[in-house]
Amino acid sequence: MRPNKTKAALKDGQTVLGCFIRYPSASLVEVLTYQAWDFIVFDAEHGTIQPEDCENMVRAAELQGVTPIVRVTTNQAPVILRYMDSGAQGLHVPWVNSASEAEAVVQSVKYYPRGVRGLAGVRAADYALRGSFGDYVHFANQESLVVIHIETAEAVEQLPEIVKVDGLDVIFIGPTDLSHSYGVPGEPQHPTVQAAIDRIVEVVGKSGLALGIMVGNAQAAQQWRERGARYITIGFESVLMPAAKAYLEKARS
Ligand code: 3PY
Ligand code: MG
Repeated sequence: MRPNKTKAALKDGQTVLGCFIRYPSASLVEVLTYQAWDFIVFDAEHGTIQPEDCENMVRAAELQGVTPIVRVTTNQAPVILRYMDSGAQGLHVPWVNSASEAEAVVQSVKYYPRGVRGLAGVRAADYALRGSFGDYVHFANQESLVVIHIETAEAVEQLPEIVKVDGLDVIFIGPTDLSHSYGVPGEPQHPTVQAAIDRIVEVVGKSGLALGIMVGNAQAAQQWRERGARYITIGFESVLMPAAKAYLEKARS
């Protein structure tokens, strides 16, 4: 496992920019790393990425020193373990609705003394071929980035307790699932959802944790920077489609 440049930048008060991809392609990751992304999130929740794909995608991200992060399907220790064992330097966990669920995330990601992550000579541990296991455990606990999604009404209510859990790094807003949870599916701009998002911004702002968000374009990224978000992501499609559209319009004109 390598030093986590994205975590270091966040600790230093900087803003980091990442791209979400849902396709199981190490080649796509490799191509993306030729732009200056701080990190790439491999989306195994809303994509078809399996642990073996994730491992190859992590290798590709490491080639240019971009931080590899994975969004897992669910908050379960055996699932989190298989993705983290690939060498991913951080993870997103969706649907974290209470302090006890946030505590379970940290327990799954961290080794002794903070957590109970299963220990073995996997890729994350350089196959136990370099240094001591003890050093690896300490390093992995220090470097792993923990991002939890707040994306239900219940989670918003529980957020003041959730942010107190030791070991969290980023609280990530999930506007789409929030719209669903508040009964206006697909309408993240609805005033009820926006009020919930305002509340998340307020609670996270006082907590010392970084605020994370998914945006649709650069203008929204700038607006979110002004609102205090420091961990900003965009979907691969949101980057690709405007560029393809602009090219086709101009080439045909
Ligand atoms: C959501 O909007 O629900 C998300 O999970 C964003 O990544
Ligand atoms: Mg979501």
